[in-house]
Amino acid sequence: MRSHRFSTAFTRLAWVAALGVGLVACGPASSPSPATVEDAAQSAPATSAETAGMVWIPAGRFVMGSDHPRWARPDERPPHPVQVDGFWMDETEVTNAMFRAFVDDTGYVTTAEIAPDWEVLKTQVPPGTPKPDDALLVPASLVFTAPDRPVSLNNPGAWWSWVPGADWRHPSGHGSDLTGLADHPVVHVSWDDAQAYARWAGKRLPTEAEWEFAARGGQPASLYPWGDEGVEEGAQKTNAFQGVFPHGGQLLDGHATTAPVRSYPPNAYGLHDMAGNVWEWCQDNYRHDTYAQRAANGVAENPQGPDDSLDPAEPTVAKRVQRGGSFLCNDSYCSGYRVAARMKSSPDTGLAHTGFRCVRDGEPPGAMRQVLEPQPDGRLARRGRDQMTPQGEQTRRKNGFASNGQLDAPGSDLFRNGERLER
Ligand SMILES: [Ca+2]
Ligand SMILES: [Ca+2]
Repeated sequence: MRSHRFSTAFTRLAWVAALGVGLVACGPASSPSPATVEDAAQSAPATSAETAGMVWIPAGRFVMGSDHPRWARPDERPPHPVQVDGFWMDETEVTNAMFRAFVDDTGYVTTAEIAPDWEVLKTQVPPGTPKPDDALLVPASLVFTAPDRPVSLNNPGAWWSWVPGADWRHPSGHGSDLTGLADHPVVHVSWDDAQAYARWAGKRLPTEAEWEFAARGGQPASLYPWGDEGVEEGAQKTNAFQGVFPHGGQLLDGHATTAPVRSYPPNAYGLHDMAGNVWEWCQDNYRHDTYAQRAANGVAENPQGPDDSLDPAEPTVAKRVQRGGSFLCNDSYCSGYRVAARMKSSPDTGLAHTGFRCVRDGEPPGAMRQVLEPQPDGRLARRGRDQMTPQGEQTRRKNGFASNGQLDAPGSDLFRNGERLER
């Protein structure tokens, strides 16, 4: 099994630990922003402007997690029934152009642009921990650097480098910039950064349940957003890592790092890159045993994640969930592009393969509106509660609604191993 390789995600904290500082948490309190990000109004129903670039994910019930004999890792077990309300979801990962609009508007400074503060760190590490060299306590982030020879897959430090100056504007560090990358996903963003963007945009991060439900695209029993065909079979379906990870990349998909969003076909809901390209932050705290706890309580309705975090591999580090895999995933290493695959990292970690997308609550497209028409007697009368434009009707059908507003998408039913279960 590969789980042992994948169980230890590499985090900003882990790197600081490698410097001799120990595992520390430098989350929101130590990551100040010079600008206050105001919450945008969460008004409902959402207008077409507010949902531009988003698709409606209809409410449904599904089996979350996996017990796949080959692929499922312990934290994906047991599969359990989950119900989610409908929501809007960004069609793509948040791009550099989108994130730039946020920063230009707010002056927000990301976690990676702030030097680790030793005065803060030393209060969180064991007494006597030596202070790292000042040259290392600088704004920096973790960048993938392919080793020139095979390395142990248990040591992410062999392919991640702490690169001063690396941040969302400088994906490879000093001297790099965003030329030609406007439509690539933003990277080097921490969970805190993603939260700040979401608040500014009037959106929020998806729950882990929403993310998985959306990724399944109405094919609840499938391994991947596109179905069951293997990543390396047939047509190229995602920006992943080809070759022998991490030293033997073959670049068959043409993208050594990020790819422009929409480079690959969307899933059935119209969502691009739910597999691969960059990992995507979710709202939830990560616990390895979330599913085991949840499965004991019947159908989980709109689960928001556990109240606290526990990763047995790093029990002192609180973590948030990430989903979907990245350009560094392949079947020999993480297979993170499976719809059920879970990942986690500390909220102050933003690596070169980590981004996010947002969701928002609201009404479905072509939402039912009361239409009043003048009647012969001069009064206004309701024409029909479910009156919709032909375009609205078409969109709703595309999203799995019958004309009566009821779901007819397969995602509204429970499936296991391809068989429909009783509700
Ligand atoms: Ca690639
Ligand atoms: Ca992705």
